[in-house]
Amino acid sequence: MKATKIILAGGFLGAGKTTLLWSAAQRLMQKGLKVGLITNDQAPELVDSALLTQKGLTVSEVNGSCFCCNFNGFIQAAQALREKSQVDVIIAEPVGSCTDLSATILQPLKKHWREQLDLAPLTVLADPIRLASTLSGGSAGLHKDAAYIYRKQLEESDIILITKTKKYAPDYIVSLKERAARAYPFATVLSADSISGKGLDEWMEVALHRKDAGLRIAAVDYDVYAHGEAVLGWLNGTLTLQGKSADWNTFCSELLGELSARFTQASCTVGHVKLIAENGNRYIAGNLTDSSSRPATTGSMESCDEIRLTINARVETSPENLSSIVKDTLDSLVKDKYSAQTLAWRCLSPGRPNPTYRFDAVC
Ligand SMILES: Nc1nc2c(ncn2[C@@H]2O[C@H](COP(=O)(O)OP(=O)(O)O)[C@@H](O)[C@H]2O)c(=O)[nH]1
Ligand SMILES: [Mg+2]
Repeated sequence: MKATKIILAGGFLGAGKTTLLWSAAQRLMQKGLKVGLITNDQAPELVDSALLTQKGLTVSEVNGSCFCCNFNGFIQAAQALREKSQVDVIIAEPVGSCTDLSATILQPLKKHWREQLDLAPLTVLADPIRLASTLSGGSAGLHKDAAYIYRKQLEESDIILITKTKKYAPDYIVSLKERAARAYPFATVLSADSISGKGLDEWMEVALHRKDAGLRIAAVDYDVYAHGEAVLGWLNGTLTLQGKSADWNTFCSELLGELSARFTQASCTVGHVKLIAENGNRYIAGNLTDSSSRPATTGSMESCDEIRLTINARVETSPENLSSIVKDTLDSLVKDKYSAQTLAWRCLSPGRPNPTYRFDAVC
């Protein structure tokens, strides 16, 4: 059996990884290739997995720990996609607050799994606004230690892929690419918009055909890294909601709008808040990527009596405060209009990263 291509598409929370996974998978499938995706989170009940599964893709999930701290879980997921699902290409999305992937994932893969997995260069996705702030010496609207993680992601990249380009003037993206190329001269700097598809073929060409991967290891201070992760409260919750012939499109938009207002009021920086409301194969997905951007939803649903709602929130505050803000917001919308049952509700602050492997030199 020949080696299976594996692409790691990292980057900070909300950078556009899941959207890229979906668009790239679609394009590869149109070329007749079988694609498998691996999602990752610190806890189960993932919006990303539900969304990609709704879109009909083969998804394997590593949860409870990031890829680096559960390398064996990552390998098992990749092996299952390769051997059971017989995919041609695997695209994996690491947790957005994770860095040091070259040392902890790419080098071990190169050393021990070369025969099975044909590793693509490490792609790090970058949201234009957060990248512009970082390039100007700013903190991308984040706590300084979370901003440190963002910089380390860029420093270890083989490819920097600037995302969401259609939202900005072409000249702005050109100058951002030039600035990024000056700041990170070792990386190939590309840009794409996963929704319109512009620039995706160019990225896929490089990701699929370039033979080098994990060309450098960044110097990472694990105390700062651990604190950068710990400033984020993490909440994964799933509920069922009932309401006779309810308009869930409006409910989801109001929920995101209200969450955005409450996080702003409480001065809590949003890493990423996402939700998916599902009824059979119909769904509404919603995103809030920072406190200043407008909440966005995709998909839609005709009025119906019940949904399964999954919420994943990563916000700069304690898990307890995050939980109470989200619970209060839900309660204020549910009131006596709907009934709600909580199926799962996990709040945490990520623990200190403790990678299964860490190479200190490039293989
Ligand atoms: N216009 C536009 N929006 C995007 C693009 N990529 C991601 N987004 C939006 O950015 C938000 C976060 O995207 P997501 O893929 O979930 O980010 P992740 O946290 O890195 O996986 C969602 O609202 C997406 O619709 C893009 O290329 N163009
Ligand atoms: Mg994602």
